[in-house]
Amino acid sequence: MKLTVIGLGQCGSRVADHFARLNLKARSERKATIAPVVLAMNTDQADLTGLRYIRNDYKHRILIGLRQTLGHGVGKINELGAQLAREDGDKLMDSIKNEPQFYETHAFLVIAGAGGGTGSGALPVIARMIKERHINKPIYALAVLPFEHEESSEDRSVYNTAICLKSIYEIADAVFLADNQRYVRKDASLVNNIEKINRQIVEPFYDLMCAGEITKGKGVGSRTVDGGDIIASLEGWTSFGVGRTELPSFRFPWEIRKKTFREKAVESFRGTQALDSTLSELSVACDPASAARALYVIAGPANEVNVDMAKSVSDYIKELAPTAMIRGGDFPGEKHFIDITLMFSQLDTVPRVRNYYEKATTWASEHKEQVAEVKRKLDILAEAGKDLPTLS
Ligand SMILES: Nc1nc2c(ncn2[C@@H]2O[C@H](COP(=O)(O)OP(=O)(O)OP(=O)(O)O)[C@@H](O)[C@H]2O)c(=O)[nH]1
Ligand SMILES: [Mg+2]
Repeated sequence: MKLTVIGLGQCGSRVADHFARLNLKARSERKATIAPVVLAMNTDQADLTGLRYIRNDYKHRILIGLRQTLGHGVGKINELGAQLAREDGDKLMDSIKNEPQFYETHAFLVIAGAGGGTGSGALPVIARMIKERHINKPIYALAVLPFEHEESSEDRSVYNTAICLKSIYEIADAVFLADNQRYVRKDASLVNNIEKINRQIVEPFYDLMCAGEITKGKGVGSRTVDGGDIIASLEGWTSFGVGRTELPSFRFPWEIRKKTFREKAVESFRGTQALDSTLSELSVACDPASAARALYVIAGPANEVNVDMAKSVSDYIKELAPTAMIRGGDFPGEKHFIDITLMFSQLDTVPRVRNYYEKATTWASEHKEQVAEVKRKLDILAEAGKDLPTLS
């Protein structure tokens, strides 16, 4: 599957930058193109300059709201982020239209940190603009949830997250949730290593997107997952992850050819072992039983990934998500590993989301004045410019 990827704000742009990296990796390792169009939009000039893989010109790194923010961001005021995206979003729409490879892409992925200002506010606005202009392509959002320490020290980030999630859920075809705190829970040093978290956030998309793009030769799995499967498997709140199990590094040739029934059992066990690790890597805590759809890709050397393994993996997923419609396939991935990518979609309950909604409702009722004040300031700004002509 090929995506048009758009990063908004600091977090969104940096995660999008990693999709640009994955695209280069896919091209060199697998001769597949998975993200031919990657764009970033921000109110912060320094952040845009710091990106590494997204093309370094004004059509790919789009600065908005320069007049209002002087290139320094919106300081967590997501109403302002939304307003600037509304005013300057056409720049992004033009860039999309002018990308020759845009027409090859199957869907959009729009990314932002839900707790910030620019990305959080721009996410639903940009998603709606895209939806109105490109009705034939699904639009997916990837919302990054704040760290616990941000939630406890900055109420505003909880409020922003709730507003952003509620708004984007109504517009996007599916919303991937990536909880920053989940990545830290497993490895506390990651708080200071956002770069590593970003790598982990994008990793589960790699095999999944490659799977349908490699259509010839050795790289083709026995049952492939293509763009159509992915689109049919994604809706609403979505949790995702990838986990792996290592294969024994050396085996005699006769060990590979002749397998005892015991070895055969171990082999399919490896699939469920990888799946266990995937489950612990899911991007947001969820109850799989509440998923209406599930999608998986098993990647590994062709002589290891077989029908038995596929069956044991899909049986396991069926146990976890008994009412879900499950789609899956395999893909000859790396030599020494079995990697299982998994997405639980159309989740009807996500405790984190509910928690944001509840906390933000309380916050808004306790800070009515603050909320009104922001609105008042925005109105003053709009009023000040109302007699100026615009160029579009
Ligand atoms: N995973 C990850 N989270 C990030 C990154 N940068 C910021 N965040 C998180 O995103 C939220 C803040 O959003 P930002 O993207 O920094 O804000 P912004 O959209 O640039 O908006 P303003 O700076 O307020 O104009 C916080 O919850 C951060 O923890 C990143 O590169 N990766
Ligand atoms: Mg910023």
